[in-house]
Amino acid sequence: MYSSQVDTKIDLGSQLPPPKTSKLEQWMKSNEDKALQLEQFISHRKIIRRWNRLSRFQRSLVYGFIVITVTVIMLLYTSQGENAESKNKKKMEQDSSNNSSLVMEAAVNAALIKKIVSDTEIIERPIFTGPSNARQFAVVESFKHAWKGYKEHAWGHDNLKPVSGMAYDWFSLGLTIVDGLDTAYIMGLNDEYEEGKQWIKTDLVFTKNKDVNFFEVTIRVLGALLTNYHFSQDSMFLEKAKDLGERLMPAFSSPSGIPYSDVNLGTRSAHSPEWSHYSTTAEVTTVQLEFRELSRATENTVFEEAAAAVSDKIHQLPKRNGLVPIFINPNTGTFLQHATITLGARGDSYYEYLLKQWIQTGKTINYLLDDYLAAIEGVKDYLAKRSSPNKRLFIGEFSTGSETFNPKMDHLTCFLPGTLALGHANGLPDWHMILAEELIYTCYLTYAAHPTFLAPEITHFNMASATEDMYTKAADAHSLLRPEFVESLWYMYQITGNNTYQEWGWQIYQGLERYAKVDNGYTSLNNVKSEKPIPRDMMESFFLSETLKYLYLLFADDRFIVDLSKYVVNSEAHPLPIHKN
Ligand code: DMJ
Repeated sequence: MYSSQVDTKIDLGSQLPPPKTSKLEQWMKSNEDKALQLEQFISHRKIIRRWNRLSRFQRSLVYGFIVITVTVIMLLYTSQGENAESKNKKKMEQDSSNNSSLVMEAAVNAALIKKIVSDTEIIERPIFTGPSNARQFAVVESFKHAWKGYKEHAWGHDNLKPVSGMAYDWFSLGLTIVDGLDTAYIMGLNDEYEEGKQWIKTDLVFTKNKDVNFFEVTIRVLGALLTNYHFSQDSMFLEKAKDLGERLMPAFSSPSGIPYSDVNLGTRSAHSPEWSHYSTTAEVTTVQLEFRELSRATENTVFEEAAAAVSDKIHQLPKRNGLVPIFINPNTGTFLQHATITLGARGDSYYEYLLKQWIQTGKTINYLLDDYLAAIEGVKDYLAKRSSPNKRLFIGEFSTGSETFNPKMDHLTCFLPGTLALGHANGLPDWHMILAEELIYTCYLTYAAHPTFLAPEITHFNMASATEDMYTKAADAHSLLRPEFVESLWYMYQITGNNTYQEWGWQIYQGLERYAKVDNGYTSLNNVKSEKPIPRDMMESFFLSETLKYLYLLFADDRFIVDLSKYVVNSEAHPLPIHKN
């Protein structure tokens, strides 16, 4: 299969490393340091010469003055220290009793941070101490701006339309509050966190007679509730998660056990969408982290069993070099054979969750790793190609109907470098990391190619003689301010420590501030190719949940504040604990 493509297989030997700090910058820095040292040395010599010219009496006067001053300072310091200590103590007692400071809460509860989740496993709660540098402070301000606009104009609705100042509902589940809450927690934004938590406690209900998308609600709402439960240990979050999980379970009631795409949470019934008998492959395979965590937290195995059976069933199905078509029939449990194969829309997180489930379960489920390795091999051999003239590596799509390769890449595909790097950090082959480094550079170019420094939804590549490697069609030039590229930057930064990824992230952040920021929040844009893009008037919940969270984590001085050896981060950027099995 794919025989016509074999001659263009990628050569991973010629990868393009990300640029480093220039020699000129290094030279300037070292010369500045030398000049400073010289100045300090000269002024020390002058003081010593003056001291030697003083008489014995003058020197005794100076000694006496120093002794008296030091004694007075010490006395003052001791009494102030006592005052400050007693003030701090009072503040801590106050804070812990009204639960008003996240950072303080973490300190007071230091003894309680370990929760025994089973006889054999101890899971630690993380402690977040807020922003540590100017870039992180800037991202926190962006989050506050987005939250404020949403609060004023769309509180309790799914999304804010920040230009018109209107609300938009998709599932009527207060998506922006629920999805964005753990970002507020991680940033140490106490007021925003408390008001969001209060809304969830009193207003988030799952009883409405309304169809919702099973996958979206699982990754955004169930995932967020479980993360907030894990962070805060507030049982309210777990109760909500359990209620929601039970109402989502009918999705698995198809003849094959492959979930239906739509669920009515109020009537507890599920079905395929009106327009198709099929479910999306990425959707049915991107709920397992959340359902497993729900089982572990509630000690009720039904959720994990239903979701794991889906992975198991898909493992049994025939694939094309480890790659899967993007539609699957929940009645027959088989793939739609002529569907596209892609790591973009509808295919992406199938690959992501193979690796992440393997990590979540302490690397104990071998078939998940086998399927992941086979899939990445398939990506390398059949979907990874080079463009012309500069041989940029990209991941294209394969149309199984016409058996043709399509040189186009969704922005969604830019999750892949992060996932590859995560796999490499967990012992997978070196060439996975080489692929990650090359691909993230291409993703960077999809931003850098435009005056807005923002990437389009889809990028097309030239493979035969051309002047430009990539181009954007008018219909694909919009931006929803998606997270996948900054997500990968964070993985690459945490895993390699290479500051270039932070610099790239800062360039993207500035593009967002310049072109997407409006009075009431941040808006998606119609055309990243234009210096004056028209706003599409929508602030997606993943902008708060993912884009801003990943930027904040990317700019941290301590790159392990969400430590990838302890957490597996779901497809909507909600961190969940890694288990032993
Ligand atoms: C998010 O809702 C999730 O990351 C999902 O898996 C795919 N894409 C959007 C953001 O782009």
